[in-house]
Amino acid sequence: MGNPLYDTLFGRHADNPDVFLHLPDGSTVTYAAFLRITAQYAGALNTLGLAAGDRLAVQIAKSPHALAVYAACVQAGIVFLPLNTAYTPDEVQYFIENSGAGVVLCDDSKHAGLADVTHACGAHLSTLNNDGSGTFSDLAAAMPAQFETVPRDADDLAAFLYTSGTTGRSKGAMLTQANLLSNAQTLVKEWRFTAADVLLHALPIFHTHGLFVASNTTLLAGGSMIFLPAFTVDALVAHLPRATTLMGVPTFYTRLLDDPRFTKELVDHMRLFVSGSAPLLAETHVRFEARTGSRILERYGMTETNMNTSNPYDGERRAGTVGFPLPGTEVKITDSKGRELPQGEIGEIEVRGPNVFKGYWQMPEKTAEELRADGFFITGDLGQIDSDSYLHIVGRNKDLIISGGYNIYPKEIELLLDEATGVLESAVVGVPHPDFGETVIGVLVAETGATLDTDAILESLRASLARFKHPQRLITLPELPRNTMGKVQKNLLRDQFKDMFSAGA
Ligand code: MLC
Ligand code: AMP
Repeated sequence: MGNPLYDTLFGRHADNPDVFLHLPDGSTVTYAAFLRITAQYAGALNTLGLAAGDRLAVQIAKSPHALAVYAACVQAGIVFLPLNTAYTPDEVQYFIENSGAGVVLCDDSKHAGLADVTHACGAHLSTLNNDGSGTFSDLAAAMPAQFETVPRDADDLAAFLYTSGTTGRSKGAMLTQANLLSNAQTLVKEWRFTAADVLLHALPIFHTHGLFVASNTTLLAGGSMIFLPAFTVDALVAHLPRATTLMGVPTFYTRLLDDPRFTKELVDHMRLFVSGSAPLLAETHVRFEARTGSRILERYGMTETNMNTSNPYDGERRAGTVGFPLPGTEVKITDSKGRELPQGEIGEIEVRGPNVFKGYWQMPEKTAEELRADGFFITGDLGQIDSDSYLHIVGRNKDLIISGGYNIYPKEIELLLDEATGVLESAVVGVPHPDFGETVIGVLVAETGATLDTDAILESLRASLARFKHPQRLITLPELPRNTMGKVQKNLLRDQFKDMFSAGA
């Protein structure tokens, strides 16, 4: 029966002597070497007791070794569950409990923090560092460099990526082999990836963008990646001359444009710049073209669906739009009752296709709320299709902040702020930010007679909440604006504080 995802992305490269990864120190990893490590990791995961369908949670720094863990999971049929390295042990505990992960891999630096958490969940904790050392690598070193690939069906699960909800806790989006493979196949064609491509990879590999969009596309095309541990302008300026393509969130592009070393000469040879995960301001699109002569290709996706739409490779890449549905993916705009709206009207974006996930892990009610019986997924994004069929994202029907490409759900922060000493209630909103696109602020109302110590309140978030979710400012108001139904009018707060981070504010 084979293992479609493994066979197509990885297995066929087992004897490929070509370079897969270029590392910042000048060294390289060939496809064949990468797949030998993959096989050893797959063997080690089996030895730790994981079998097909079991979950592996990983919270490790980006490195070739971290990417090989993903490949090993695919080869062994294990469900890969990557976690943001910024999450605190409190946050990680929920993911282990909810997914039932039997094994957790972390860096040495996180071992002390996660030991109690994994013990409490009955999971095994092992370490893998970005230099390839750790207890997991010791185990893997004793494994053969070949592993018998575990047969999988296209509909079997390949990965869980957790995504938060407007109420309640995070939901594990179940992604199948077919979801990932079909999207990679579509993107290779649409974006013309070939074995000659060198992708400059500066995104994290715990989210859809860096893990699936960038890596799967390169693997399928047989190209290579300049694999950077993280984004910095200096590193991009140094490595752009050897690359052919770049994928980034809008913050990558605004930071590059703010640096005088980012010139037309530096990128004249580049064939493609892709942006996504957050809205790219039309102004950035225009500035980019004026500086480089190239137009950024903006596309639209999400954890549950991989990529849905893209501006065209040939043809006009239109600023402020996310282009057309990808081949095989349908997009429609609907009203609150799910009825399709005529072209030009604003409504909820719904998508259907082989890219759309299977549902939320052990949450049938949440799945039923967002995934219709006919296969359309209700994205929570608001959009409009223009007369030339380009999709515009005009807002969100979900209470979500996207900061530098990371999703932040206000409810999670409000619950913690409401518990802080002296706080009667709170509202968390996103406001425009020149670097991150949007950033988080918290508006607090004090209990009668209480004086709020906002520094102490911010400090109290440290243990429970990843740093990137912390409000950049806390503001105290006598009361929150409410409508006649008693609902907090967050739009008024967003409007009141919209200039808080603008230049000169
Ligand atoms: C870092 N920090 C952030 C932040 N990133 N704060 C808010 N929002 C962010 N995105 C904070 C850190 O906590 C730290 O705080 C300080 O900023 C500096 O940290 P850093 O690690 O040096 O940050 P930096 O390298 O500058 O990171 C910025 C960034 C990074 C934009 C390069 O956030 C990034 O790589 N974002 C990409 C996210 C991504 O891949 N999204 C794809 C999701 S998939 P302090 O106070 O401690 O100094 C998806 C689907 C789709 O959405 O369509 O693709
Ligand atoms: P995530 O849940 O992290 O996968 O984030 C998905 C969300 O990011 C989508 O629902 C959109 O709100 C947003 N998003 C992704 N790409 C774009 C884009 N090009 N423009 C605007 N928003 C985007």
